[in-house]
Amino acid sequence: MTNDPFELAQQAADYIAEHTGVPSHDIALVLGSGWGEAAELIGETTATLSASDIPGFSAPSVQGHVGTIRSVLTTDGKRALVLGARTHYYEGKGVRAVVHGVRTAAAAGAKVMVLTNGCGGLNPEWQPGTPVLISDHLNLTATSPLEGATFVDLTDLYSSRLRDVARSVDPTLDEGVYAQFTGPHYETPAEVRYAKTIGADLVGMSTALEAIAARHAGMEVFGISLVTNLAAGISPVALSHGEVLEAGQAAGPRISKLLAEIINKI
Ligand code: 8IG
Repeated sequence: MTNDPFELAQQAADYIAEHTGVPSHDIALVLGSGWGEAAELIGETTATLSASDIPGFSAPSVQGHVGTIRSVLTTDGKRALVLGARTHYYEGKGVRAVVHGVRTAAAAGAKVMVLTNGCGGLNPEWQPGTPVLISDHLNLTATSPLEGATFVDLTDLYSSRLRDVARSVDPTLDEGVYAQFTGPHYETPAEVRYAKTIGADLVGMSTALEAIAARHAGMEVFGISLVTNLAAGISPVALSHGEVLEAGQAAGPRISKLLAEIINKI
């Protein structure tokens, strides 16, 4: 196997082209916690691949994450590559593994990268089940997917054009700054106060590293979070993964429809 992450992504893209029969995709999506149902509403799934068969991918380890990669023909005729499998940094497989899906999507032709996640909210008005646009991020992982002297501009990383498209679908959508922690533990209340002080509105364990890799690959990035829980200390009750899954399930139909409408307008 190649040691070059971009060559590996090209191999994965070649595998996807061959096994989906779709030579090039237009757009790609990563479906995070709570967003799994969205694929069905985006359009017609024309091929489903098991991530573990594709070069560089491995089976997911988190409940609520699906290990399939789908090719979807959207209702407006776009080819969407839907990555149901996300590798999280906390899995310990390294940053290259975390961004392999994004790099594969770029190599498969995708010009737009849609990153979704479930996260904790710092704004008490965002009850569990609220979708929030990502306007910017704080990368608190102390690492980068880029290696060597790769200086990439991250101004307007989360495309203001695409956020406008989203608001044209739902004008009530709020936006916020997403802070990526490494996890897998949730934050302490002190860490949540710290995050708030430095400008975070959302806390999670994904997305920022992927967004950096997507921008580096020349893609336009759209990020949307589902607040599945109030961040630790904002809510008086303790956090549980069960609560997270429940909020995702309850919000599923609404946010899936929202995402499908956005995809068709991009
Ligand atoms: I879902 O409260 C989900 N993911 N870091 N904090 C962090 N990640 C999360 C949270 C949260 N909820």
